[in-house]
Amino acid sequence: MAHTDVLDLPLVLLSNRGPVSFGRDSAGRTVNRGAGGLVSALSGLAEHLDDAVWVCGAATEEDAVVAREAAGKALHVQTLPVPHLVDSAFGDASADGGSNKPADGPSIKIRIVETDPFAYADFYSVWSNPILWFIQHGLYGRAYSPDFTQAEHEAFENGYAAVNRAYADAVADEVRARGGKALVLLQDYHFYLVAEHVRQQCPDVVLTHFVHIPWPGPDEWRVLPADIRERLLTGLLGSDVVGFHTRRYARNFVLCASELLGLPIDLDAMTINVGDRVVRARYYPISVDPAALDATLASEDVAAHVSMLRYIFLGDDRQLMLRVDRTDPSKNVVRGFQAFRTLLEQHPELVGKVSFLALLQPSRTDVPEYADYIALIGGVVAEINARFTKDGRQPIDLRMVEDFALAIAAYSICDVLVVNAIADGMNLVAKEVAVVNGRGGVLALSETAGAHEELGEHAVTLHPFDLQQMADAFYSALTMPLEERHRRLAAAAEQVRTHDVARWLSDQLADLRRIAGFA
Ligand code: ADQ
Repeated sequence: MAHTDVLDLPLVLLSNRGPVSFGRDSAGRTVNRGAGGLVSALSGLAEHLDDAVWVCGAATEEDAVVAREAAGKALHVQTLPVPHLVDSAFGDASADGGSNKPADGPSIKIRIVETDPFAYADFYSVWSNPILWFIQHGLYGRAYSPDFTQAEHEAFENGYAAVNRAYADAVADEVRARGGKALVLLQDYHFYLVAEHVRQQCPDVVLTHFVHIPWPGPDEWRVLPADIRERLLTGLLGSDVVGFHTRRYARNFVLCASELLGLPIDLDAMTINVGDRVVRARYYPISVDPAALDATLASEDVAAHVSMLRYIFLGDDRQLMLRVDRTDPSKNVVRGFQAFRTLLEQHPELVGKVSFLALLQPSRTDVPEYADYIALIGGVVAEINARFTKDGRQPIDLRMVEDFALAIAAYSICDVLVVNAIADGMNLVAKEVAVVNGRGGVLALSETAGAHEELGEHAVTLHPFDLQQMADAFYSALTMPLEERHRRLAAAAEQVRTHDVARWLSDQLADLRRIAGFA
């Protein structure tokens, strides 16, 4: 078939977590669809196309069983009627990379890659998290950097590199099954070596690798052993486009190619010359799906949470500060509470009037740095609550939960949303609040979160290490005139609604269309 558009090409997606994961209950195998804008946007694209396959890892034990049953082949999974509900799954008898979708409803074809558990542990819990995540979020300094012993070098070879090769082989296999030409969309920091492997095997692919986390400048990357950082960069340069959330990250990437690999670059055009190929660094700010958020906000579940939260936290001129995060050291939860402590010390009239609700989703608890961080959070909260509880009201309500309906309810009625990340690729929490808040909620937003590039002018800016500045910023947010609060919130909401996740995707496709010569 003659291709007249990039979307005529077959699509091969790759991410560590796939669009669905399998489980088991008394009735047998269950399928849970992943939440979030990224999964919805890419699932929407995959469902829309005739021939798409999503390569991903095994997130659950049942995923691994499914992967073994499929024996390296792809299978169809029905994805509707309602996201997050349990559907049925069945193997694709032909499993030939063709498009024989089941008749009864939309489906996604997935291919789960199962790797050796020891290799996966080195890939995920040694190299992806914490090493790459920590470097890219500026969590290592010169004095507190990882030691790269033989063990870390071996974990890179036998873990990160080996797992990347296995995923790349699966992607290349799917591309070859489609005639060797496909649109390939790779996601995130787990897979920096994949693009190069895929390009070697399938030189005709049109390939974007999207990096969801910050990309720091060359000096920060010098923490990594020279051979490893060169391999990671070279791996990514197998792409046609390397995508980031912000212009700053894209620029940093181009500078890395120049300073760490010595490649010719054009910083104005944001291009890198790799032999006879040109690699482009581009930025596409990820966003949320406003219609899905509006629908969740209108649900009975959320309404019940709103009544409960209002009863606990509001009324009598009381105000609610909120944070919603994974318990990740990059989110800077401890310093956020320390700044709140400074606020209460310096403005005692706020004690008993302002509550700080923190909905924290325990994250990566098998990584020691993350487990330690949860203990630190608990310690600072206990100290502040012991000191400032008044009339039976604790200033901080810390809930270790993952509950999206509760989060949406809290977003809708908070007075101040705190995002004080040390670094954050984008931060979708800020965008979710902008869409659903109905109370003139003020965004208190770290200058180092990607979202600050778009929303900073409507927010109160936080400096993630300056506790006094953060306390002052919290105070100015809490005392801001209501009219100004509503004006800023409306401007932030307008920005997010006109730059939603569908646009994140369509802007990438438009660039690929040009690059592949279809426009
Ligand atoms: P994350 O680091 O996970 O994502 P973020 O963008 O804020 O950060 O997304 C978190 C999502 O999880 C939001 O949808 C939020 O509502 C939800 N969530 C967090 N805590 C929750 C809780 N306790 N209960 C319920 N829901 C909770 C990475 C990058 C980001 C980038 C995204 C997308 O680190 O910078 O924005 O990918 O590219």
